[in-house]
Parts: sequence; structure tokens; C-alpha cells
Amino acid sequence: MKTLAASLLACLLATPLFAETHEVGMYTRNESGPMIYEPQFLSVAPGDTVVFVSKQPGHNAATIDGMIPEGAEPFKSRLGEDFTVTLTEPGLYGIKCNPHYAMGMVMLIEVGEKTDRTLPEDLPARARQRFDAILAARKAE
Ligand SMILES: [Cu+2]
Repeated sequence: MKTLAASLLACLLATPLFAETHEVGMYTRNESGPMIYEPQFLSVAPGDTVVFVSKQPGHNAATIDGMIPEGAEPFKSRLGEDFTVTLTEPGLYGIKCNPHYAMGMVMLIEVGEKTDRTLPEDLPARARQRFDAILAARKAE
């Protein structure tokens, strides 16, 4: 019994209290369209974990230059593999799939409070279209 209590305590200490894990699927096609993350927008708390799950082969998740908060670590996962990242820096994170960026395979993660920001000038047209749709849906919430 003592051992169980000790391991429970060790477990609690290793995990930040109330931190949640969110799942994002990476799809070649799903009911919402081609080359797509599901969901396309996530609102999480600082310290939460996001798991990108390779639902269909050939995709990854990488931060977009100029679309992560100041002080946040850029990341880039391997193609076709699940990837786990913990986001601590508040702000908006633009995520892309490297092979399908030009086809508009992007998503947004908002960490912490709602922040307003403009999109970078040099986005591929279809990535911009999808970001515009995501941001419009978020405003309507
Ligand atoms: Cu992709």
C-alpha cells in the first residue's frame, strides 16, 4: 500500500496538474476535404500537450516561420509518424504539413487567452484560404 501511494505521488509530481492532452488527426482526405487536420483549430491551456496522430500516411506537423509566439520553440515532426508536443508559450501557433503546405494543409493552435494577429504576407494561397476560414469560424464562436 505504501508503494502504491509513493508511485501515485511520483506520478502526480511528474505531471503538471490539470494539463490536458489534445489529439489532432492528419488525413489525406476526410469528410471535411482533402489534405486536412482534424480539428483545424484547437484552443488549449499553457502546458497542455498536443498529439498529432498519423491517421493516413505521408503527413507531418511543423511550425510555420513567423507564426509562433515569441520565445516558443519551433518544431517539425517526421513524415507519417505520430508526434507529441507540449506548448507552454501563450499565443497563436500556425502548423503546416511540409509536403502539402501549398495544398493548404494547415491548422491553428491557440495557447492561452484569445489573441488577435494578422497572417504573414508570404503564405501559399490555399494555406491563406484555410487560415481565413479557420479564423472566421473562430470569430463566429
Ligand atoms: Cu500532408
